[in-house]
Amino acid sequence: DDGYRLWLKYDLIKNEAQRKQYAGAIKTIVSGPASPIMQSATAELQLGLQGLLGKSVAIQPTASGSAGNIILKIDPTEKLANDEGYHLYKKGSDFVIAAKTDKGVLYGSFAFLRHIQTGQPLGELAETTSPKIQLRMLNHWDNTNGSIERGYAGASLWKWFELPENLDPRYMDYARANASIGINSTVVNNVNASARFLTPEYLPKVQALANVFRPYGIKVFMSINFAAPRILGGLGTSDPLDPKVRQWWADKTKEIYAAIPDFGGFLVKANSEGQPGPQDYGRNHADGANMLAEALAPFGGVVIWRAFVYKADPNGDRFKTAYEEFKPLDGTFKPNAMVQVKNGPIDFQPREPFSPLFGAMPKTPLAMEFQITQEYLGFSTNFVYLAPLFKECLDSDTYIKGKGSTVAKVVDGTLHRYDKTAMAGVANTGSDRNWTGHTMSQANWYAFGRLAWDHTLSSEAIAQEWTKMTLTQEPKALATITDLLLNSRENYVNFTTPLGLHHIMGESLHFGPQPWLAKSARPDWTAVYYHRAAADGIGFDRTKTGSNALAQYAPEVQAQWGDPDTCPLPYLLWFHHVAWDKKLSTGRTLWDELCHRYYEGTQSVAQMQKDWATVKPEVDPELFADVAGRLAAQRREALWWRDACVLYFQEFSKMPIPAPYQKPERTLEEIKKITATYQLR
Ligand code: BDP
Repeated sequence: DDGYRLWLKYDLIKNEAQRKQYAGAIKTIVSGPASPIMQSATAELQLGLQGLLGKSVAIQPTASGSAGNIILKIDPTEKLANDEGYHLYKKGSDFVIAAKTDKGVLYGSFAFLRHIQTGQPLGELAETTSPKIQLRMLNHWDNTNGSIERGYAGASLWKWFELPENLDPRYMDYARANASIGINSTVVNNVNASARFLTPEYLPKVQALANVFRPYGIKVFMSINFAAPRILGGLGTSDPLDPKVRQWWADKTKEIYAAIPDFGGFLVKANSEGQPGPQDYGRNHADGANMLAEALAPFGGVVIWRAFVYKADPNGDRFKTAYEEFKPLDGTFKPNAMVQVKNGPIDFQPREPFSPLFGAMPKTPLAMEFQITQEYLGFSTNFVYLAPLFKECLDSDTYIKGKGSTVAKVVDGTLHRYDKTAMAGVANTGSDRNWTGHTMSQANWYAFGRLAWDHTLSSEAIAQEWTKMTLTQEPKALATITDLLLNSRENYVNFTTPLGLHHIMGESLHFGPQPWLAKSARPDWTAVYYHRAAADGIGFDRTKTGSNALAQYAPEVQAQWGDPDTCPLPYLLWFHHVAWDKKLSTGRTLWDELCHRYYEGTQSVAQMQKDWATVKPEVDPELFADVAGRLAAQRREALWWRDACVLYFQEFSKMPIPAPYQKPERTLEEIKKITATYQLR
């Protein structure tokens, strides 16, 4: 098994009694009204059942007999929260997949297959569910030349040079995988966008992808370069208030919709990390977004404007910028504009508090941006299951409208009655045969989709579901792998950035440790800017005595995090500068606790290796070996992190490595050389 089939393996069910039961109960697929999406649904059911049951199940326009039919039914009167939900139920000896639209039936068909893939009895088929978020999207950071910004699983899936003429079969398998977890939109290109995507050269390529994705219910979006009117249109300006510029966007948008009638809209990174934007002309983000919103409105498209902005200010706090720039604009965006906010205030760190923008813009639909690709989580050598990270953010309470005002309720629109909702995940896919590099990273793509559909699902339930479909159903191995998945993120935090440390990774590459990094193109790209280690302690004071970023949160949140004595340890150094010898709630001093976590975190990787070894008999040998090999690499990297961090911070704490831990065998100078090697081009 090379991992290509992801969780849609459809291997013959091993348990013969169970397989016979399913096979006996299922006779035909009754196709319902014809449409390309319905055709995807029936084809998938047939493919899946053929594999799982080892029998070919005929697709028929009407039921034959009154037993064993899987009836696909579009019924606008179904009691479902929205058009994409589905209702699975038994009717006599038939099975019904009902929804208001063909899209709902498609999702229901995948759910029906999942029911069988995870070994649940057909007699208990009863599921009613609708997605809680409207736009469940992947953001690909893919470039015109086939490279991927922060991609760790090979080159881009999109073979731009062969498109539009040649359609790699992977495009359809990509669409199937997404549809199976409810993802319904995709931004095909990097937010650091080349204007070339809007040219007559690239538009047909994007159109070709859209044509493949459409029968799977997936809409295509594009990232745009804000300076396109100047770069492509030959206009002297891209000022959003200039009528010629507005006309250029209106015309370009019309051209796109002529090629892709169901085009979703634009994703925009502007005035961020050197990208052009409205501020280049003294305009604000809303001016820029509204110009594009106006161009998209006649076609029903949306503009998704990113809030990932920060200024290079050595005395400021990068944490605060997005809130400062965007909150005052609340209420000034057009109805078809959304603002997309990263889960945390800095940048996809292994752990961040939720961004204070969630809850702060009641009149502007805020989209969630998570990162599935493991930019700051060890690329594709590290086993890190991200559902707990996503859930930690979604379940955080903003207290904006009193207790229970969770980030999830902001994003799903229920808290502020947003009429547009979206959740985006920066994709971890690439041209590697198994799509995601690390086999276990497939679970992150899977978990993102499932949570975008229903954020109330637990990390554990998703882990089990994925494992059953992807690796094994043997109870002991299943339990072991579930535990491995659930603990993996905390382990990673412990050996890299425990107790609320953040942004101490290798410069630009964002891999490996470099806590000593003190000079970079910008102060807020260094590590010392964030950890502030000194003789008197470590951590970024974001309380009133420091940057006061905490004031961007509701008073209840400030109360939770504002006092170093009661601030939960995972967030401690995010908000406080703490003395090395301060006693923590664990009974250890800060220094001892820090060491404890670095050592235990590293040790936990050795334990992961041992636990993984026990599932060998139950997992496909190729998949087993892939994970085992990557875990061995992760162990080496964990030691690198541990040694780098304890030795470097020890220069400030001047305290010994506490017993029972042994001091690293290498010197800090030796470790620095390893990091320097990684930094070589
Ligand atoms: C940072 C990445 C950078 C992205 C940027 C973004 O390092 O490559 O372009 O985020 O989200 O995490 O725009």
